[in-house]
Amino acid sequence: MTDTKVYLLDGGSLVLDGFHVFWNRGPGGEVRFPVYSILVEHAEGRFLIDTGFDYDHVMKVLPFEKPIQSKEQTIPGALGLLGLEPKDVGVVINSHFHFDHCGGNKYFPHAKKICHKSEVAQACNPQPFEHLGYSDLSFSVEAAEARGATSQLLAGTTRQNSTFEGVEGNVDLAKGVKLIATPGHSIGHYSLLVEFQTRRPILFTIDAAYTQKSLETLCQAAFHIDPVAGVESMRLVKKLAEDHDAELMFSHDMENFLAYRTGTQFYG
Ligand code: 5PN
Ligand code: ZN
Ligand code: ZN
Repeated sequence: MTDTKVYLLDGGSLVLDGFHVFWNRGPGGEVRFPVYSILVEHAEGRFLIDTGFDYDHVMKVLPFEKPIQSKEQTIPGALGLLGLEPKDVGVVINSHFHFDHCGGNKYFPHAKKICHKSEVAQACNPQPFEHLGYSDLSFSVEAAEARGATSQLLAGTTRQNSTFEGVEGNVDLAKGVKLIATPGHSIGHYSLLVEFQTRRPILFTIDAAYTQKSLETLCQAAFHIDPVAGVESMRLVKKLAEDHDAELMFSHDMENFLAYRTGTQFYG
């Protein structure tokens, strides 16, 4: 029985204004924040949660977010640091389909894909204020066709190999690896709870709380479909962390991220 291990794949960084990171609270000014994906090595399989941003997409559509991404911070590059290739990943799960979480999906045509059952439809037909968030449609032929963005699709992406299994509610991906439904930031947003054999669980908030301060102040990002649900999801994340004595890890918190293990260092 192999022990569960979690690797964080450093995906580079982006910039937002402080009033977008901390909605209606700020302070304003440029905030550079990390983007990363989560690789779970488990006896039942190898699971990748999220795939970061695509540098060319951000430069084309959101250059004001000033992307920084080295070759080793691309998905193939970050997996390469571990001696892995995209084909070695059997299951890809997207917490949601904002561009900074699905930009590398195109490298996984072979993988089984899982997301909340409402997220693909939302990417196909977003609210007007969600268009920029759901702007990288390379993860899905269905979404790219629905949005007139088929030029984003990588050769080899087909309707078949970019189809998702839609799930809802809390979902056990494997023993001790659980998706926690945390809607609000997006319609079908998921956080992730991972239990280990020999250490405390880790609760990845993903975008339910960009930073530690976000959760402490119940201040969500300015991007959301339902801000009241977003506050409820933050309260749930806090309670689950307490109940499970879990270490909290935040999606876009540079100060905390600098102390996280990345590359060949792992949790487990
Ligand atoms: C990093 C970032 N930038 C813009 C948006 C957006 O419009 O919805 C989500 C989002 C982001 O996560
Ligand atoms: Zn998001
Ligand atoms: Zn994000």
